[in-house]
Amino acid sequence: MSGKGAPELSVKNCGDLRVAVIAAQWHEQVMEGLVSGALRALTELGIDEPTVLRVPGSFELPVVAKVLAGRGYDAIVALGVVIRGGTPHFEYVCQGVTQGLTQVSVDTGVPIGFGVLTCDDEKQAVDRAGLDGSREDKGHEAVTAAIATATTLRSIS
Ligand code: DLZ
Repeated sequence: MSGKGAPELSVKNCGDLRVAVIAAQWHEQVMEGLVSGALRALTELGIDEPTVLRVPGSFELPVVAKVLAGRGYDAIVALGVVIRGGTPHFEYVCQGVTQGLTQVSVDTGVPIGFGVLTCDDEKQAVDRAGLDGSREDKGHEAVTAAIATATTLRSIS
């Protein structure tokens, strides 16, 4: 296979990017882990003053992402946690936020890091939240994906 590899991420090629983080407020402890991981990843790349906005729940992430995408941001990171309950509400929220963010990203050309956990129970969420004892750090991962995509887009502009 030929072609260029993805640009390496560093303070030098990322520090000037305008980035916004949008975070839902359900499941406070898990959200704290996701937001901390995201902010740590941004600091590592020299993005010290991202815009950070809170929304009530994950369902509200796409509308705010859409408005931000029209305001010159290079990348957006959407963070949320949806945990399955006893009704079909889980499916509707997961579907709404996933399709909504996908649509905003594709329609606007602004990369959106998808840091929305969709879990069967609290333990699955904690395991992925970048907290002490977590196996994964999805807030950090969502930032890396969004910034990597933004730098790729910049390299072809
Ligand atoms: C209503 C609701 C429920 C039941 N569960 C969650 C959840 O696990 N995670 C989350 O981020 N939001 C949840 N919400 C709230 C919806 O996302 C939304 O904020 C409300 O339906 C109001 O529009």
